Amino acid sequence: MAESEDFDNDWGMISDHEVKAVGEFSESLETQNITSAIQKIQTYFQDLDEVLLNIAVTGESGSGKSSFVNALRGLGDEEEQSAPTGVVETTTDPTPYPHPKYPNVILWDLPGIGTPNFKPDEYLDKVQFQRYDIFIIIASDRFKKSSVDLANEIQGLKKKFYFVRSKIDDNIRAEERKRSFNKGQVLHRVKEDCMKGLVEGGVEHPMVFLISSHELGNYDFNALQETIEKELPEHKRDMLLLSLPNGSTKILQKKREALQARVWKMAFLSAGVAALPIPGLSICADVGILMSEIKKYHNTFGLDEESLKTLSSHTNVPFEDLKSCLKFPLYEGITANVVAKMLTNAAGRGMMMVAGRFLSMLPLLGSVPAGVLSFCTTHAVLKNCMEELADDAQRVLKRVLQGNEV
Ligand SMILES: Nc1nc2c(ncn2[C@@H]2O[C@H](COP(=O)(O)OP(=O)(O)OP(=O)(O)O)[C@@H](O)[C@H]2O)c(=O)[nH]1
Ligand SMILES: [Mg+2]
Repeated sequence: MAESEDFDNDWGMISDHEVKAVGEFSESLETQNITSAIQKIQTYFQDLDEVLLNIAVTGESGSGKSSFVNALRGLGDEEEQSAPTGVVETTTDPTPYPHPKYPNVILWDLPGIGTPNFKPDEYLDKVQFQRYDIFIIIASDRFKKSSVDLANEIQGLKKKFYFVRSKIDDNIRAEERKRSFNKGQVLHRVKEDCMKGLVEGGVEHPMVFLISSHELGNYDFNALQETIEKELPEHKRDMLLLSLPNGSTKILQKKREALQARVWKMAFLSAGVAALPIPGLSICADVGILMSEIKKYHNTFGLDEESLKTLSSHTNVPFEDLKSCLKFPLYEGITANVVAKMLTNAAGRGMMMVAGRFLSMLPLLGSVPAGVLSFCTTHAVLKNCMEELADDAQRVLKRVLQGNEV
């Protein structure tokens, strides 16, 4: 988008996902009033800013723990902020690696397990197990007894754990040379072999996710994300999803949906505040608030300059090529003037009709004209920016998947 005037015609369309989110919310509104509904949304945003999501990554030495931590943070292994990786043992203390854009998502690179006298209880005490929301146990071969013992101990402490079999890209490459190569069969065989190791060790219904930290968008990464998602509270689930690298179309689509829900929460807040001013809160289509919100979408989709440069350095796709995928300005181009123009543009476009569908679901709010206007403009501007950024992210992903020879 070169100018704010270039909004698409369908910028105000409401997705089914949003209708569902509002529907669920309006049910709770029936038993509450607007003020408590606003407070509920505010608490959600506060939790996103304040609550920590601590993910422990553990497993045998050399299994790929540090590489997995880097991949989840959208980094290669050689960036300045990356966890050190290598073929010799490198990690001896739990080391926190906050996500570069979502610093309250913290990946912990734990020391390796599996030494001959491994004692899971002592290990978990030493790494301060209480700190973590979930544990990811990695193996680059079969899961051995130490992994099972650790999982049992974690379970006893009422914490969640997930088994990840790493370096699956290596297995595929090795098998590809054979004439009888069948990718599905190789994956199945590796998974079965891991399951066998776990069952023999005493895990009842093991689930194993096959992952390559060098190709996070492939194999079982989506399944792992979806499994973890089911077991986290709403705000931690959203934090995790929004912080993930854009490795696949599916993740991008889920981010888009999560942000659609966020857009209308922001619009509802702005409307509620316009309708019933609440001391200490002024969000009514405020340019500053919109700018910082748009920046969050840039961060979520990895479309700020820094993220694109990092992506370029570990994919070897030139930065200029990635930049040429963008139609929406880099965050640096989103000035107060540009946002103000977007707002004027939205207000002048008869957005009432579009928002009417929302407001009919939230009749309490619809009865206050100032709230309606604030809702419409905030919703229209944020939704449009978010959708355009999501489309840009999709183009960047496509370009990265094409690789370096275009
Ligand atoms: N092909 C491939 N190599 C990987 C993958 N994950 C890790 N590696 C390589 O495996 C080696 C060990 O990886 P690390 O991430 O350092 O392993 P670690 O578990 O942190 O090792 P310690 O800290 O020593 O316990 C490195 O050379 C990585 O590049 C993967 O998914 N695919
Ligand atoms: Mg390591």
